[in-house]
Amino acid sequence: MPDTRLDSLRAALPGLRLLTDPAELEHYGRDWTRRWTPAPLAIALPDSVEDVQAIVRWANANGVAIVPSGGRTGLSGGAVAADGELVVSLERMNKVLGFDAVDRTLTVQAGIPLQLAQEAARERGLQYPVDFAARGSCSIGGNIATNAGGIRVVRYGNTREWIVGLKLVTGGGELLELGRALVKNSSGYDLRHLAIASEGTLGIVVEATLRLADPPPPTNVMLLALPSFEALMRVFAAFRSRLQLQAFEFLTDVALRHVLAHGAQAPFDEVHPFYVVTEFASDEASEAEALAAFEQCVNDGLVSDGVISASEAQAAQLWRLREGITESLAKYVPYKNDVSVRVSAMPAFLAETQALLGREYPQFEVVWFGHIGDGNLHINILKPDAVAQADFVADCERVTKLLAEVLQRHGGSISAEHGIGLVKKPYLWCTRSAAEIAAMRGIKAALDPNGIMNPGKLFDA
Ligand code: 2HG
Ligand code: ZN
Repeated sequence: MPDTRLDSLRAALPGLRLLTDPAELEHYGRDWTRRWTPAPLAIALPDSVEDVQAIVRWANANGVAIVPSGGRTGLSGGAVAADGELVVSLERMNKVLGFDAVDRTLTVQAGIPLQLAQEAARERGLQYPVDFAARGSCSIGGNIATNAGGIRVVRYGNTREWIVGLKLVTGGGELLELGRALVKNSSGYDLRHLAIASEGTLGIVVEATLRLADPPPPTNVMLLALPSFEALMRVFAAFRSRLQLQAFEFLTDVALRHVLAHGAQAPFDEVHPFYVVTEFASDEASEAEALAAFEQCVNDGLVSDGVISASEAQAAQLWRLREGITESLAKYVPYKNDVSVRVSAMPAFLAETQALLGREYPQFEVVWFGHIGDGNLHINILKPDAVAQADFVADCERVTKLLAEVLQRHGGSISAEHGIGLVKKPYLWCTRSAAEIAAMRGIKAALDPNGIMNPGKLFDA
């Protein structure tokens, strides 16, 4: 049955690209979670802020829910459209709009892929330092929607630190210009920071002004082999006390085995239970400090082996061992956890979580990796062939509730950088108090009075 609601959208915006082909609905209706069956009403591909506003006005008038859509590389179901929503994809709004050498800012449309924004900054002699493996596919708008983190947070912080201005089309259809790239602005609520990590529930980010940094120094990448989980945070402390770290990431041997099976090259002849990938400046003083930290860790029995990159190609090879993990696991459609605690709480949290997962998942393969320098762990659970998908998810959800209780005790978060979306919605209570959730609902009601923006994500509609 053709849906006549779209006729009025076509009439209101005759030039709007609107897709309704089943293959397109499927493509734009899902993100990397692959858990929900896509079922959007249609896909709108606006190419101007005015069109986005007109779409939102139409959606309000017709009671149609909107799912804002970037690169759909999200892992929490935040960009899933499984319930007749209109997907508003920003993919055609992907241009650099301006650069200011004095302010050191780059203004972009929200649909620009992260990698293109990074390249635009580099071409202008600066850097946009937020970085992670999905850089080629994810968009700046999506990064803002989840306050994306990644592999440089230990040095540069999350997306939030780098967004000095943004334009938001609210659920009510207003265009808000937030932040205005001012260094100082003490004029009341900073609504920009509400838009960041709002997961498309308040409005659609259409433009962003990014703060740029000095280009990074030439660096070395080091891969360390560790004998035990307990050594991890001590190795981190040893390296951080001597060096300004550009990254400090970890993976287990189980994770490494998947990346190697996916075509990466084995770094050591022997197998070690844990590995760290770290990066630091390649000047003489930093290299000497890194060597001293390495020797100290070896002498203390915290590190059993190590390699250091001697070329950019080798550095890329070492990074592949860490950055290739998600792709190497994709075929299993893993159940993903993206949790964080304060770095100081990490040793106790790690011990308790390891015991919990060992006890609850004796039959499942559990893959640990993540941004250990930020207190952020990724724990992927793989489904054995013999277990049905629905039973697998149900069991993972049972264990996630136990994990949420551990997180609550340690003052942690059920989502460090992927967002809550649909996947972590049942566990928001462990990170946010009832009063906080009530305040978030009030903010949503103020900016999205008819509740049309990504309903059911973050919390129930
Ligand atoms: C990463 O750090 C991403 O590689 C993805 O946040 C994590 O696949 C995951 O669980
Ligand atoms: Zn991550």
